[in-house]
Amino acid sequence: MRKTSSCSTALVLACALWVPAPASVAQSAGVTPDMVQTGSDVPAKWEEPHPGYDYEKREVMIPMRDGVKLHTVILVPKGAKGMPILLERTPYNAGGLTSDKPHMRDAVWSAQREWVDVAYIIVEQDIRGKYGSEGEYVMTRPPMGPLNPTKTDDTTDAWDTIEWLVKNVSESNGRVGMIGSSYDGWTVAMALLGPHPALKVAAPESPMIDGWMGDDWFHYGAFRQVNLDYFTGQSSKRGEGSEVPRPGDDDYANFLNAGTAGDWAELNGFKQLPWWNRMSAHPAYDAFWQLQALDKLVVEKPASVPTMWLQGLWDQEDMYGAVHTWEELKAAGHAANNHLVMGPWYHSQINRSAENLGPLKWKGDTAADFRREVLIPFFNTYLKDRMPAEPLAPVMIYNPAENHWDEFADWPGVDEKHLTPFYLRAKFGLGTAKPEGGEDSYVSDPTKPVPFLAPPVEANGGRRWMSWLVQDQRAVGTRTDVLSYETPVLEQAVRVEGAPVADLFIKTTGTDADFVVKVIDVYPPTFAEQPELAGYELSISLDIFRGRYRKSFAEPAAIPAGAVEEYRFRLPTVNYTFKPGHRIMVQIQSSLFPLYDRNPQTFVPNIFFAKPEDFREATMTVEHGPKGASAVLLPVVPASTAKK
Ligand code: PG9
Repeated sequence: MRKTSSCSTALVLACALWVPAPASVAQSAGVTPDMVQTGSDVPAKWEEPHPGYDYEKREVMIPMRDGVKLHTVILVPKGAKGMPILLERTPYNAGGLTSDKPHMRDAVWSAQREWVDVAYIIVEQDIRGKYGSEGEYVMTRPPMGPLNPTKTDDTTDAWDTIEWLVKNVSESNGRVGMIGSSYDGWTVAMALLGPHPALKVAAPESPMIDGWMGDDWFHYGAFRQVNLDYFTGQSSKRGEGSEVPRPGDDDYANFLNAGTAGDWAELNGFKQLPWWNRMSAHPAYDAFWQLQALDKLVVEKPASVPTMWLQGLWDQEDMYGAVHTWEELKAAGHAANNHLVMGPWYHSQINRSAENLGPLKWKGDTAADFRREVLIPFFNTYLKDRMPAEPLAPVMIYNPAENHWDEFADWPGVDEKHLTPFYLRAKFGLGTAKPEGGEDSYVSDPTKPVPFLAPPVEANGGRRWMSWLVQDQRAVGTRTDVLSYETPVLEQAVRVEGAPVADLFIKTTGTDADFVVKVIDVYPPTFAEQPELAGYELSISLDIFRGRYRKSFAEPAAIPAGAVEEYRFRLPTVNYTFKPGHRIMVQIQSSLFPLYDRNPQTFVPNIFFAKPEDFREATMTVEHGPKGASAVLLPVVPASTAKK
């Protein structure tokens, strides 16, 4: 404390000269060095002690062969010894997929909790150029080769990562399993093109395999324009970009008013996005798409890694990849180490709970039960030497009508010899007897496309997106531009196993056209078990085909106006039973909007850049013969071929 000054006469002079010292000097007497901070109070590196945590979290930058470092989060249970590693490589923020909770099962994202329960080291990695990783991002970067002149790809990045992990995570047993859905499933498939020897097992879940044929970007050449938000979300920033701003709340109106997908992209600055420029310059299945089609590439370089190819039966994003890849591998003689699984799931639902899909209710949680009883034991077999009680079936597909899993020794894909034509008949009948002739017409008007969801359509379908494939098709059945053909009420069950094929003979007044075909289970008019399903029209297999590709996917050709042309294409895989009392229906229409861009119905070189005057009404005439008997060929089997 400062004292008050008091001066005697003798000391007057001195006192007169006395000036109180500044505070700092006055204090310095008691100051010791430990009281003074010369640097920053923030340490160069803070090691959080995490008392009570049951795991250790390590964030590392793993160097790749070209020096680029990838941000990797490693969660190691405390006391772990000789544990296998579960690796997921993602463009969706490895850091965000883990949190800082004291218990490891709370710190991982929901799909990984069960893996923590069975003692796995969990590794999440940002792929090159995304979030915390260095390097440049390329959308589903093609493998090294003509489309990728660099010395790295997601095969080498997976290899380098696994090499580092087995050398540097001392708690591991040196074995790694890779898993991931959709884009992350694509990273698994890429790793299989040249797997590290420590990669012992893999599960690509709903993997994006062929973006043109039937996964995210196109289906048989029809462009999935609701994905345009994905372009900005994924490639406008290293982190997460934002969605395209909407002028209104209804995407049916937003996309219709914008014009083409190209107009929408132009308006929203997409020219700045190299991926958009590259993709929109290749609307046909040319070398750009062919050389990155992973179902073909995995066959060129088959891996011996035991692999489970998984997807949903109603996968609204990647309906094509897993099943086609498995079929290609099987055809090339690699069935022994490759398994196929199709659950009654929407996209990536394998990683969530799956007690139902829309109004369809399943027996138990088909995803959680599957993970616990099949997927984890499959990984444990190769990563922990734990032999399963029973060997895993080559193919497991849920039968949604009978509500159980079926196990198959083999699976046909498209088996032309065993397809039963269900012909489109007079008076909108459907049956196996060949019709004598006849035709039906509808007018497809590009200014009034058939909605894929009842408008108003929320951005990306909103909450209806995941279950849109199972919505009631009565919503559009009364439109004059949707033709519905149905069988009489079935007296006996009709069982189908495999891929249906649409075989349409149609003439149009235009020079280009899209055709959508749906195979529908029509429920009886009353349904006591679940009254909301009375009369329900459930699509079990649905796809769209862009008519210009009817002769060649690589080289589009105008449709000769007024000539009957054949449109033959494979529909998504089914394992289904049409029950007695139900009917089978086939619906045909020429748009599915705004999910798919509109076909102008006039042949133009590139539909992305069609002009308003190219969009014209066209009359589509569906033939029943004699110039061609339109049909949907169903893979009917007399009795289930599933293992009993
Ligand atoms: N279906 C998404 C996707 C994968 C690959 C490319 C583009 C989109 C996904 O869910 O990751």
